[in-house]
Amino acid sequence: MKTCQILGVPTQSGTSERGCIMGPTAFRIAGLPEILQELGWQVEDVGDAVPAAMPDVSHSNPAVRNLDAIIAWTKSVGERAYEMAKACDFPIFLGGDHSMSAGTVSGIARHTQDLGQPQFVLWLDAHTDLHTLHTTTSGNLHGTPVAYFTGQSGFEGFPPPAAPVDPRNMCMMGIRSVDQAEKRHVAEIGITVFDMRAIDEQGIVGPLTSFLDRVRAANGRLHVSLDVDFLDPDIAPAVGTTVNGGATFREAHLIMEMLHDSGLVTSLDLAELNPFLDVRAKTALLMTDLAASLFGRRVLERKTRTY
Ligand code: EXY
Ligand code: MN
Ligand code: MN
Ligand code: MN
Repeated sequence: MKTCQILGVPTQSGTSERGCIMGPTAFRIAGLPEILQELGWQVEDVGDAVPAAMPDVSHSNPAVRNLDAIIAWTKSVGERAYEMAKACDFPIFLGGDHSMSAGTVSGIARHTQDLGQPQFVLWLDAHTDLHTLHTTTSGNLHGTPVAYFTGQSGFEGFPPPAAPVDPRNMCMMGIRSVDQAEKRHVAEIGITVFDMRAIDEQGIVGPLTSFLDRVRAANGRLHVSLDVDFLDPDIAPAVGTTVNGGATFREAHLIMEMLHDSGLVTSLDLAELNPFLDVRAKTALLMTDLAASLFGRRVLERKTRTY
């Protein structure tokens, strides 16, 4: 039986909106562990991460907020993610704001490097989260994890990632809010971006298939990071950074179903759920349903297509 470990990562220091600390609890109440068990996985909930000791740090950019806490979380979550990747087939991380992914992806990529395989990342988000400590103007460090785990400079005080992810092995989908500094950076470092315009024009199947083909051809391991704000705010209001024009219910499910059929996904973040902003738990339940689709839930039994 395939094994999965679930870790809560209740970060909220990366955002100015409070409530993400309740995210892991909402996923548990929505029944995510039990649903994965019903889908045939051996599931172990390993509880919630706690931050390492906070360092005494400051930064030349006065906008930067909660740097000490984010460094402390990145250290501890990076270690937990590395240990989970060694211990089970599929680690799942329940956020927590998206600063969690500085730790989750760097820990996962360290294990993938041990295996001698390349790490790929699918980033499903309205935002590129590609600021550094120097370029952020909001100072909210949930806007920075991609720059951190791809090994960009500008992260003084952080542990250097043991195995930086090659930006050319990253694909972003759903993007529709990018700051000027991020625009320059994303083009320079070679991330593949399918923004909402591209999805409107090309749909999901072509772009995602081309990325999955690359992962397979490279014998890569694929981490998926799903930010609630990837989804349209009408169906997923429980996030502090809503942006109109997001992915629909069916687009999101199709992505998850294709990811399942590919057999390539080896770890998952569910990020930015803020239950304090939810409406009768509909966002928590939708995110849980999307995870279930990624783990193989389908409406009808039918022959699996290989993407
Ligand atoms: N780019 C904006 C900023 O830096 O403040 C918004 C970042 C939002 C990050 C969210 C979670 O994806
Ligand atoms: Mn994000
Ligand atoms: Mn976002
Ligand atoms: Mn910004």
